[in-house]
Amino acid sequence: MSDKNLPGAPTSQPVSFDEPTTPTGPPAPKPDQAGPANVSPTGADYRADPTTNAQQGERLTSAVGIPLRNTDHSLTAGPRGPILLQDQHFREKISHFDHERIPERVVHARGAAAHGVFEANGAAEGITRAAFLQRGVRTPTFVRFSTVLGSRGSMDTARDTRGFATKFYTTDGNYDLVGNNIPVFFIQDAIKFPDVVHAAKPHPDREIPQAQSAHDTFWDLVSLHTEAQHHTMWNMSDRGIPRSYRTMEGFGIHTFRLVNAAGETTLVKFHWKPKLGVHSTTWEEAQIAGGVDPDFHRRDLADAIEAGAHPQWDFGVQTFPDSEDQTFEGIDLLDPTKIVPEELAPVQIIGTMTLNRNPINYFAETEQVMFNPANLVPGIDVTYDPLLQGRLFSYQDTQLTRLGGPNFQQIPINRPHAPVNDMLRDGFHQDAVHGGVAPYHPNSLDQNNPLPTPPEQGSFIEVPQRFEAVTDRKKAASFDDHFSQTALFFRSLTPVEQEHVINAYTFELSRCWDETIRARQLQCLANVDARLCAEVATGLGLEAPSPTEPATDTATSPALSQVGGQWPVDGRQVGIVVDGASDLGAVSDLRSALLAAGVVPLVVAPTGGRLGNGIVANRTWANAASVEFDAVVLTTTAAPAPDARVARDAKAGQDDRPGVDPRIDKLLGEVWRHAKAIAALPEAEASLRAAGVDAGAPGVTVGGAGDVGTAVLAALAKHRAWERFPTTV
Ligand code: HDE
Repeated sequence: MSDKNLPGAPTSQPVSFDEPTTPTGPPAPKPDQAGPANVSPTGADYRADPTTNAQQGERLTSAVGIPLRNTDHSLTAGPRGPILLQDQHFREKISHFDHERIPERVVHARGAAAHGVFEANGAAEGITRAAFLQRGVRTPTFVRFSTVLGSRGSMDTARDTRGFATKFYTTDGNYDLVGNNIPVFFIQDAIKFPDVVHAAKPHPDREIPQAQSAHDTFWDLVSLHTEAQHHTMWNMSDRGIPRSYRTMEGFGIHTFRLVNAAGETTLVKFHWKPKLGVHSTTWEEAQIAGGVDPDFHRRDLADAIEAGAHPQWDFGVQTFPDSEDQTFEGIDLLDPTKIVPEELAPVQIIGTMTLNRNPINYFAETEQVMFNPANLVPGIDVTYDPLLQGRLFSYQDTQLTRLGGPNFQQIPINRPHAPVNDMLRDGFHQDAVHGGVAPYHPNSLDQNNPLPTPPEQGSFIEVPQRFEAVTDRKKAASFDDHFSQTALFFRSLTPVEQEHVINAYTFELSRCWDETIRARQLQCLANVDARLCAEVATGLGLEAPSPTEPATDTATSPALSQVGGQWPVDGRQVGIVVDGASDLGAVSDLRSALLAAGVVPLVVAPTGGRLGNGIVANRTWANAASVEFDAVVLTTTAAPAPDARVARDAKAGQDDRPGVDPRIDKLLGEVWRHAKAIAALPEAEASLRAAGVDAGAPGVTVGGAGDVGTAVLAALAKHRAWERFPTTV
């Protein structure tokens, strides 16, 4: 982590209104359009890299390369007359603009992505012949994270499932693992997908609410279609409001079939384990972030990568014998609403992925990337999970309208890094100029090219399966249990996590106006856990019903809880509150200690600019938001600014504690409630107390710069001081 990467470094640019007439390379923007020296909030200078310039030459041209003399004025009949139809540059410019948008994804519309590399450790060599899973093989990847329900401009921190889609550009072609951050799904059969999405999306009459499940149609469907209860419980848990894409697990959900060189098969479930641990926001934080920074997760991912804090995930498999009945310990492996607890089938790590490069163009890469669970490479095959089977059709199909025709694989981000020699021809947006006269097989005119590859030379093989079945529209009895794993999840959470689940159900159901829906969902909760049901019922002012399917099991799966443990602190952000009275030497020492640990210190001063010793104010007391800090250090009494012009952002009429500026009072109050680390230099202790922070509470430290730095790093490693609020946060 270097100083250069810190946001907010002030810059000065001479202002001139003269347009340059002699181009120099790389082409300069007009001076009055010049940005700061650093065009990225983290300080990276994109202009130093000419490949990132939108312009590709010195002179402006039309789309067909004709040099243009002017792009600021249309061709008119006299300076005040109408625009002439012959103005080709005008028509081309406006018409292209008119068609700049493509349809957003029908689900997972909002996303952020990054390039990376996957390195296999060889542990899977015995169970798969997939080339990219052999020891030491490094494979480029592109990962897109997403929310499911919101449209492209919605907020990142909505309570929702997150997509975790990975494209591996392997030597055998593209392999797409299109997963989520929740290991189960709402439905067991793909034919229900339009139903669940229609119910979860905004109401069709007013198109509200945006990006959330707290509404009647969602709870109507999931309470009727009770196989959705397990996934819904995960959504209501902290997993529904992740702290960062970097701190999410990923799951392939379905059971897949691996095939080794001898043709032997093993059933597996795929897992991504973040090296930074699994962490979430609190509900209040998620809501604040949705307002003050709707791009919270997108910004976090891009900033971390740009600053060199490259996020990593271990890739692992749970393995199961490919038995006749495809069950494990009584769990139907083809049912995507079930997990196999990690205590029963440990996750074995088979490689590690590092995300190390941000996309340089959102539309070209993040928007135009397409994923498809049917993109499988030799060594990986599907099972007959009825959800997966439907997905094998849907993803290819949806791109036809989203990306405008059948040639979307030719878009640069989708192109495999392996040679392509298909016999697909023509269609909208065909980029290739195919030679030869015989795109058919067999042929004699092109010497029968291209030739199929025999299986022993590495072609993809669908594993042969025997069937003896009667066609019907019904599912297996082994898919019928909808509550026991929902209860297992709830039981496995710590008290503070359970409290969050209770609060989430209570809030969401309180936003359902139809009482029959609330009552029906309470009936589902009664089948999960009596206390959960009773507490939610109390919050709603309804009677708690008795269970219709009482839960009798008492087993837990500790791997389902995300509380406990110590994690790396890379890329975490600490706010350091300063003003003119702060000991700048101590501030400097603290910054250095945090930077050395890979943590981003952000100085929060009454105004922008530089402090006396040259340290840059990264945030002001007015624009700092508690949600962007994982910890806050107070180095001053933060007395209300005496200068009325500086203090004008302080909200008039706010419950003002004596002696503490209301903006800092609010900041500390939120950080305290969100169970984050708080520290103060001795001279600021009284102000901590005045802001309602208990200086003796867990996660709170008062001391010199050195002690505070050590304590903050230790507290960050634990993510939150949940002990501060033994029952509720
Ligand atoms: Fe998707 N899903 N899905 N889904 N899904 C799409 O494909 C679909 C399901 C997932 O960043 C769409 O290209 C059906 C499970 C992710 O581009 C669409 C069913 C899981 C993404 C589609 C499912 C996912 C999508 C929309 C039920 C986790 C975003 C645009 C059978 C394992 C990928 C697109 C990206 C996107 C269909 C269920 C994950 C419409 C029919 C289960 C991460 O094709």
